[in-house]
Amino acid sequence: MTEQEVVAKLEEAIVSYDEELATKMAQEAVHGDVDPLRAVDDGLVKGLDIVGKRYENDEIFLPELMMAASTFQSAMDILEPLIMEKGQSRSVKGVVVIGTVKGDIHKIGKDILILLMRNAGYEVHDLGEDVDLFTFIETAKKENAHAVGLSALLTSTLSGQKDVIDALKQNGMRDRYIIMVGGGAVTAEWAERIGADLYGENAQIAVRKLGEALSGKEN
Ligand code: B12
Repeated sequence: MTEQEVVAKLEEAIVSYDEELATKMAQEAVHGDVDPLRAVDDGLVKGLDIVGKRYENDEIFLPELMMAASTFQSAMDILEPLIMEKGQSRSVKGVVVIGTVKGDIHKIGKDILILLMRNAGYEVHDLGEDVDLFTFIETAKKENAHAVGLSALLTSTLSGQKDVIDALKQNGMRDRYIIMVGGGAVTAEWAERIGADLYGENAQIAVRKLGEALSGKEN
């Protein structure tokens, strides 16, 4: 199969909640000459976007959303080792503490970003989902983090990002960390408004901007 066909089938697998097709195509990607990041972005994530729109339009409901997420994970389990294998860097570039903010359990995007950051040579501490602001701050302190990543996919949980930044300011710790924000609900305007250092509309861009921000800090 061509790369194009595999990518299209991965999208189809998510949209039809077909785990068997998803794992089969992920294996095809591993054995064939398919760029695993393309398989994720142009196949799996595109499928999730379609599912998200259908949900928004009341064409499908929560169980379908959950099935799409689990189909995504089954393909990701197979693609992850391949993405890691293609990683270039072995030296630690910096320490990042990341999680999804309080009240929000979305993790797929955060986990892709974690994978790419580890792949690029960062030591990443994943706090998981539904993380309160104290956990972000305490872990950043304990791990001597260079950066703190805050993911939010719900409009109603966006304020959790602001809460962490405000608490850091109140404790005189704001300048210690590069604060990165992202997730479906975040916009560049919001990131600027709450005083984040970096907004990543997708994981690749976030990793690039993090590298730039860290080298800027050293100078
Ligand atoms: C899968 C999914 C779920 C799954 C999540 C499974 C999981 N374990 O993650 C389940 C079924 C559990 C779920 C539940 C809910 N969901 Co939901 N979900 C989605 C869906 C379809 C895909 C999300 C996703 O993973 N996208 C793919 C990833 C790769 O994209 P991403 O997260 O944006 O991440 C990229 C970038 O944003 C960036 N990024 C992400 N995080 C970070 C962090 C940093 C620091 C940086 C720099 C960058 C960055 O990099 C990533 C990779 O490129 C979206 C629709 C959509 N298209 O987004 C709805 C969506 C987010 N969900 C929605 C809703 C409403 C819900 C529920 C409230 C539904 C309900 N009635 O219960 C619950 C909320 C539960 C909760 N408390 O959190 C709405 C949110 C609307 C809003 N704006 O508030 C959406 C937009 C659907 C819709 N169109 O209505 N959901």
